[in-house]
Amino acid sequence: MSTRQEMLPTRGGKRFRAARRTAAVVTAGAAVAVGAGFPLAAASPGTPGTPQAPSTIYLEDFQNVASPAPVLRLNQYTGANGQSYFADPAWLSNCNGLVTSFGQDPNAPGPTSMSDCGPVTWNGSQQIAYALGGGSANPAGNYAITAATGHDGVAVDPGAPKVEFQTGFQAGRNIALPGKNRFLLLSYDVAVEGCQAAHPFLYWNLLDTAGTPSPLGVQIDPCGSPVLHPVTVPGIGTAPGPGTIDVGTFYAGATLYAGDSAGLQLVNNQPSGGGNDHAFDNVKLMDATPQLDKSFDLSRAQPGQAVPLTFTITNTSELAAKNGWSFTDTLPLGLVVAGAAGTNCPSGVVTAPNGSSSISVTGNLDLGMASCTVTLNVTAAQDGNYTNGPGNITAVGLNPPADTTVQVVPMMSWPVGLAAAVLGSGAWLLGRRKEEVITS
Ligand SMILES: [Ca+2]
Ligand SMILES: [Ca+2]
Repeated sequence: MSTRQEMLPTRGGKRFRAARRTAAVVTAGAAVAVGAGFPLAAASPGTPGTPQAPSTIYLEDFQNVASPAPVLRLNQYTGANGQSYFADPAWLSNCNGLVTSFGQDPNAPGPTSMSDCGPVTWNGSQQIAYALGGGSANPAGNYAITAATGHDGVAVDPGAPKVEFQTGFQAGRNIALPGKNRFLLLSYDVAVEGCQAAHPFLYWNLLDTAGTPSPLGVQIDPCGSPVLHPVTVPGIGTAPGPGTIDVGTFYAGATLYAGDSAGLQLVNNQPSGGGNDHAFDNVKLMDATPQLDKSFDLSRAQPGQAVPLTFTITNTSELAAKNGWSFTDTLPLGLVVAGAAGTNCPSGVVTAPNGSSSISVTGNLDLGMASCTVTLNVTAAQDGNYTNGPGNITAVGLNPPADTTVQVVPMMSWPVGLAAAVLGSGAWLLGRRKEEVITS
């Protein structure tokens, strides 16, 4: 542990605003600069090409606080859903890991209570919690996890990499997911100050039931990010005001995750306590799995006729990259591939041999991409109704499609107008001749 004079509590009225902005750090798959929170919605088939919102799996807003006193540490807090949390000791000591609000006692931590924080840094922590409540009806009542890496104006190095936030990871306590092989996306609100000194370096891991981490997105540096906006905060206790603190919503992922439950772990890779002053709130894990739709482009065809079949892979509305999805469509008995397939999906590979009943596809959706398609022709030698539905699909990282049906019948059985319409203007004579046959 090293100590040095903390920068922030000694600066003036605008002291909270980042004094120096660095280059944007928003990168593909890590921090998608889109608007704040997604509406709750579940993806469903039927809107190929039109992204639907990702669905929320888990949300922690740190508001499940029974009383403003005593001030809790993260590991003493239980979420409204019963979720417990912990962190490395460095992030549960000094003015770190506090469940903080502006509305709490400005003198709360003192010699007899939380003596490793102290009012100078505590009051600054209250302001940063207020900033994260900016825009709400009661920002003073907003609780957030604050991390000032210091106490009473003195910086304390946490070391790195250290876990700053973690859900319980034992089997049965992980967050239940809608299923296996989902694309997971996380958003969280971050307030940051002291960006003239050391920056927080934040990254997320998903934890399996054994506690083994796998990356969810990549490391971000919130300082200087274009998603930040200043929020005016009032003074409190030893902390003067009004000043401004920068706040933004950041994203991690999307990542294709094999398991059906996951823990969440936030790691800070900044070892310094000089700066590294931040807080976070509204940790939201989302299912951002793309939707697979499929459609026969003819509802009716003759035996042996080529019927176009289109698969559409539609991203969710945040349009994060979705890399590594795959599916296999086992065509209904009697329906086979007729000709070569095409796709505009990035890194798309289609395995669908001519005459085969199996269509296998792997591919990606790039950052910002709403959808991509796979097209090929199929055909049936025999009459029948051929329904291709979710039961024909095995998919990884895709929501299943709805049914699509093609009716294969000889031309003689078609309604006259439909036959003519399908054959098109160049076949009018043929259509009319059949009409004469049928009606004579
Ligand atoms: Ca909150
Ligand atoms: Ca600090």
